[in-house]
Order: sequence, then structure tokens, then C-alpha cells
Amino acid sequence: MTDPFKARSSAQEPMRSVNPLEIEEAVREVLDTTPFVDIHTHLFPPSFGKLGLWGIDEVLTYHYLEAELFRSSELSPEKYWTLSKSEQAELIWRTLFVGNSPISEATRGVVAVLRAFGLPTGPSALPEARAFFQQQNVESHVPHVLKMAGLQSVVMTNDPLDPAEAPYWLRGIGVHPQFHAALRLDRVLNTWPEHWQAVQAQGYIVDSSAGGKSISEIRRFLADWTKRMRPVYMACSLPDTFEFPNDSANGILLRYGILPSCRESGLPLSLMIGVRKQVNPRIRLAGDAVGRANLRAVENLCRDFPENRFLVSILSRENQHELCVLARKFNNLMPFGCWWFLNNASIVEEITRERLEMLGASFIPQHSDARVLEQVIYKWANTRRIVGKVLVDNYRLLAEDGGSVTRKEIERDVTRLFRTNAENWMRVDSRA
Ligand code: RAT
Ligand code: ZN
Repeated sequence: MTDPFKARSSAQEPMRSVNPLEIEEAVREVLDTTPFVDIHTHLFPPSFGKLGLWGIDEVLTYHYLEAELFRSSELSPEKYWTLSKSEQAELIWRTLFVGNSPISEATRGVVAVLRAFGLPTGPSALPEARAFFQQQNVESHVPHVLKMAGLQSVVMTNDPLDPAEAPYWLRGIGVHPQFHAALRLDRVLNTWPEHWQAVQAQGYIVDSSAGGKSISEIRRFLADWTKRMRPVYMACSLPDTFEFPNDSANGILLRYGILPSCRESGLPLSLMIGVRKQVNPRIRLAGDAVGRANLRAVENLCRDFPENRFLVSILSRENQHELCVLARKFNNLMPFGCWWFLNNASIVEEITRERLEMLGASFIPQHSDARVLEQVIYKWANTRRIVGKVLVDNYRLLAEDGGSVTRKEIERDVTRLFRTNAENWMRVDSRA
């Protein structure tokens, strides 16, 4: 119960203009109490068994940390891959948390996770953390962690050609109210020559050149998987060299297969562009890099397919301004997230400022890309901290310029940025 006699600051009054000195308090409170939608993760609900990663050993062996390990350890990657998961986690702990200060974004995140559970964070913290996570029951741990992160729901990454994942769907796994599916098409769109037979093995008449009946069959494949997964979007990550139009299987499948299927099912297509896969295969998942992309491809798609909607995240920092300019030209383009190598405080701040200045609240500032459940705790705390700072600066400028800022307006803007832009594009309604 609120005390009716307790003085309320203007920051807490919904309709009254917030005193410029109290803007920060109001923004922080609204960010802390608004449930967000995480539009791209690699998480799974408990019903997917071992595919859902959680716990301290998984947190420590995140590929962002593996990349950092090899910079501070003499151990060869080949030797590292022979270790058990717990040996790998111990090595990363000793190297990055005991032998060095955890001041990088990814290492600091582990400390923040431990602290969020009230666990020790010092050099000898690992055994107690392990004991704590072993005691958790995954069914209750999952919703608890999402709540700690201030998340209403998350979007998964679901690959119909992943031999470990597809059987769950084919058996008719039920949907979890907090985990939305996303139909991920990297194997289809990027490596068709290696994967057309996997599509064929599922009963579709396709060939290596994506000719003949391949297009109508791929559309049947997408319709079947859309029915099975009920995805909120279709998605693909693409290399920095991606061009559109193009005459390869990628261009043909995109133009005649994926785009019409998205139109038919009303789903947006998420394009994550700029990854240079496996520049160092020795370090496996940690071995991908970034390249500047040619955003003419995005421009061509948005202009030539006005009936399609595109969620777009670009990996290269150098492409971000161009993406904002394109979003001002095409309202079927929704920029989202500060992806992977961009998800660092300094770069998130820079990109978010640029987007707010150019697009107002008409973009989705961040996704977590979490692969391990507990990562959402630190990733979303960081986002709230940084985006909060940027929002405060912009509201202060508005107040200085003579505008009024009410608590209600702050709530509206934060809800739009972190929830309803995503929900509207994905056509999911949290009020339902
Ligand atoms: O950020 C990451 O974890 C990457 O390895 C990728 O998974 C990327 O986010 C993707 O979805 O392709
Ligand atoms: Zn991802």
C-alpha cells in the first residue's frame, strides 16, 4: 500500500510535467518497472531439455569468454576442446577472473550474474556458485530469471534443419507462453548446396540448384514449419558480402521462396547482416568476425518489396548511420539491437543516441542474443543503464527547448521502444 501522506515527487505523477531535475529518477523507475520483450536470443524453455543452457559452467564457457581466454592463456584451442565442460569453466574462471580483473563487458557480466543471486564474486566464488545452480529446479528457475531480467518474453532461434532441435518440433512440442519461436533459415539461404538434401529428407522435392519444383516445395516447407512452430518472424544471418538481387541459390530462394512466404503468413523477415564466418575455425563458435556490409541490399529489398516487413540488425559499427537513414526512407524497415561485437557500453550508447536522434522511438534498441539463460540478467541491466542515460539526456534537451515531459510520456516511449515496437511487428499482443 502506498502511504497517502507521503510526499510524491513530480517524477511519480503520471500527467504532471516532470521537474527537469527529476527526469533521471523518472526514467530509471520506468525502465526498471517496464517488462521488455527480448527480440532475439538463443534460449529455449525447459521442455527442450539439454538445448536450453543455464548455470554457471555454461555462463563461463560462453563463446564471448572463450575468445577472451585465448588472449590470456597459452593453452591451444585444440587442447581446450578436449577438456570437459567443467574443466573448461574452471580454466576460464582461473584465467579471466582470478589471474586478471574481469573488466571486459563479457567478464563483468558474469560478476553481475553472481551478485544478482547474492553469491560471492571473488576469486574463490566458483564452488559456491556451482552448488547454488545445482540446487535450482529448471522449471521454476526459468521464469524467475526472466523476472529478474525484467523480461516479459523472449524470442528463440529455431532452425528446422538442426538435427538436435527438429525432432522436438516434429513430435509436436507445446508452446511456452514466454518463449516465442523464430524460424531461422541460415542453412536454407546461406548453404543451400550443403543442405538441400536435408530439406529433401523431410519430404520436399528440391534440387541442388534450387530449380524445378524447388521454389514451390520450399514454400510448402515454410508453410508446414510455420504451422508447426508458430514463429513470430523468419530470420537469417548473412555475410558482409550479401548482395540483393543476386543470381545464386540465395537470391532465388529469397525472392521467390522466403519473401512470398513471409507475405502470405504476414511474418516479418529478420536480417542480421555482416558476419564473416569462421575467420579462425580453431576457436569454433568464437571464430566469427565482422565486415562492413553493402546496405544497398537492404535498400533494394525495402523498396522492391513494400508488402514485406524487415527487421534489420547490422554487425558493423560503420554501417549504423546508413541504417538509420534507410529507416527514415522505408517504414517497412525496423532497425533492432546492437548485435554481438556492438553490445558494449560505449558502442550501444553511440548507436542509441544516433537512432533516437534520427528515428525518435520508432526502433528496437536492443536484444540480448543470450545463449545461456542467466545472461539476460546482466545484458538487460546493462541496456537499462546505458539507454537510460541516453533517454535522460534527450528528455533534458527537450525540457531545455521548452517541451514538457510527463511520466506518462516516458512510460509510453519506453514501452514502445522495448515492447510494443516488437509486439506490433511480430503481431503478438501481451495484453491477450
Ligand atoms: O552473438 C552470438 O552469439 C553469435 O554467435 C550469433 O549467434 C549470432 O547472434 C546469430 O544469431 O547468428
Ligand atoms: Zn544470435
